[in-house]
Amino acid sequence: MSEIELDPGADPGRAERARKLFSGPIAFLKSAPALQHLPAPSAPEIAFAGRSNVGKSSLLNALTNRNGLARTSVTPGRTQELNYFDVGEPLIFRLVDMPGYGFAKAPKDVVKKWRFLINDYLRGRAVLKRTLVLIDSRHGIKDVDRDVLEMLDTAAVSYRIVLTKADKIKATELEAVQAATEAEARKHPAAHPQVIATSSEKGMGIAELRTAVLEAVES
Ligand SMILES: Nc1nc2c(ncn2[C@@H]2O[C@H](COP(=O)(O)OP(=O)(O)OP(=O)(O)O)[C@@H](O)[C@H]2O)c(=O)[nH]1
Ligand SMILES: [Mg+2]
Repeated sequence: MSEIELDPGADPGRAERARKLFSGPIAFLKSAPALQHLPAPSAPEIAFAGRSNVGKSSLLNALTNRNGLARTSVTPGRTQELNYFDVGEPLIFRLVDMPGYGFAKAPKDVVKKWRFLINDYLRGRAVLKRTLVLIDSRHGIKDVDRDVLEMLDTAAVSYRIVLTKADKIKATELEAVQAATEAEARKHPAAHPQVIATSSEKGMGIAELRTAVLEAVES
């Protein structure tokens, strides 16, 4: 047996590969308003889930360093379909921007339609490698988020909690919310135990999240 212990999870080249991949070719593929419009399951998928307005589309833009690739808005309810983006040429994986959940102001039937679309996609998509569940740093995990976390646990869909809008609170508050969120994540069987704090506005945590996405794709 070797004297040197290697961490099997560590891959020193991954961060650089992730950086290159996210600065290379990335293109909008299609919008799917219902499951029958999903593309053929020919590549791994990474999905962005979270409450309306939490910053899903902004995070996708920050990761890909392309403003306006995914449409964002100050008004909740901007993203209304599953929006697919191809990463790499040839294709390596796909990013899937989703509508938000927990948007009380939208008409009831619309909220219901989005909820079914999100739940059916998350539970049934075999090529879904990991879901990023976004939580606003200012608010922490809410009951509506817990419902989604439990659904993902039950469906055994691997996910990672990502705090957004970290620029909006003080560093000490961020540390506290990150610790509390990680404590809760550790209780969920399908959750990654580490929580990444990000700011799409300031670029915080973006390089780390790119590496985490590639790690999920390659796992
Ligand atoms: N300060 C700050 N604002 C952010 C950040 N990320 C997103 N926002 C703002 O939050 C608002 C909502 O962002 P979106 O990315 O559209 O949110 P979403 O989760 O995609 O929203 P829906 O598609 O409606 O579900 C926009 O006004 C963004 O500019 C961030 O890191 N910092
Ligand atoms: Mg959006």
